[in-house]
Amino acid sequence: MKAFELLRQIEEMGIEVIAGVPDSTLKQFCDGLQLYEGFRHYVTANEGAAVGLAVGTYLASGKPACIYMQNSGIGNAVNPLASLANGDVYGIPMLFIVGWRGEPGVKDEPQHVFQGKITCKLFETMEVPYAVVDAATTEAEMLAVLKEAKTHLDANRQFAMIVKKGTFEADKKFTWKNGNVLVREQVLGRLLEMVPKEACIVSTTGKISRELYEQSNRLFGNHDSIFMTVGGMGHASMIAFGIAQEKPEKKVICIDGDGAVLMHMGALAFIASHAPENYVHIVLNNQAHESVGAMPTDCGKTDFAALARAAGYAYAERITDEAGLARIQEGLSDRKGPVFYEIMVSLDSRADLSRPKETAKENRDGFMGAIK
Ligand SMILES: Cc1ncc(C[n+]2csc(CCOP(=O)(O)OP(=O)(O)O)c2C)c(N)n1
Repeated sequence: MKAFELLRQIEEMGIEVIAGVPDSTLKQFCDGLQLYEGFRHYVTANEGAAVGLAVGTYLASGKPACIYMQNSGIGNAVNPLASLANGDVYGIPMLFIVGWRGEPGVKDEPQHVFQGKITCKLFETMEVPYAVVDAATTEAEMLAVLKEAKTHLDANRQFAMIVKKGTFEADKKFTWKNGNVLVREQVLGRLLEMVPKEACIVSTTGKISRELYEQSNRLFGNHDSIFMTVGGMGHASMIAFGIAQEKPEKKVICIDGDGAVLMHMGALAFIASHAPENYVHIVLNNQAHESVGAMPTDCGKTDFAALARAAGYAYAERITDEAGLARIQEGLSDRKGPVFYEIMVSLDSRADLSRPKETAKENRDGFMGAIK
């Protein structure tokens, strides 16, 4: 089914606002959303924030909003959904469109397996009725699903559409450029060359970890000093903080994405307040969720270095070119932390980027052995 067709059907339900966080399973839907003109569309900092926005939309307009997300984001949405939107509290209607990674029986990455297994059960537990759709779902069947959804929304309940891989066809590919010149993968290679030998790295969810994995294997023949935050988007900086506190003699470097920092931005204030001297926070800012299709974050004007400075990091700098990259050497060695570098990067990435070959537990053990 064409994404535009679904969007047209949603518009006909009387929905005017769509908000969410992009997902690779929903890539064609997300591309369609960027080009379709029938909605006010927002990319929120996390999935719970989209629920909040939907609550406000309903309170002010009496119209439900639609929220889209990857199933990894259900956890972020549970709190406002269970404690606020549920019928035992305010009874706020909203339509969820959820990309189903880790569907049982379909091979996927380790971080998606358990979340995929419990996806339907989570909606059952939250008493949100749902329908599963896939590539075989016809337009008429989709219409019937939305008709069912509408009966729930009209009764001030929520409804979820759980979307299997390959459900939507692209209408037109959405592409944009951010004007930045540094290329993320090359920057990661440069950073690895500068990182002191005894330091360790915690890298964020998505292609940043995959590129670091490849670059580290290329340069050093292993990736043991890197902990890849393959799931739990937005939590890499707190994982790095936990390590930094346990290993004060070691430089701990968090390599983050702008979308991930936005997701749980309170970590910046927390890290700055606790001021670990051995902490280096590097954010690769491409103003987008590049790993899942490059949808803009909707917060493209944010100056992360200024934010870190205001939060109280000991040093913060925005870097836009090669000359700036060389200055990071000081932060990785002598500068007292917590230090923060925001590196502006383009939206380029390789189509043939590989994924970790080891199991997650093997990588955990390798990392724990390396930092012992
Ligand atoms: C809670 C949650 N929501 C959504 C996703 C899907 N997801 C994986 S990577 C990613 C984008 C990360 O963006 P950013 O941190 O800016 O890094 P970039 O991909 O741009 O390098 C998203 C949205 C996820 N893994 N977890």
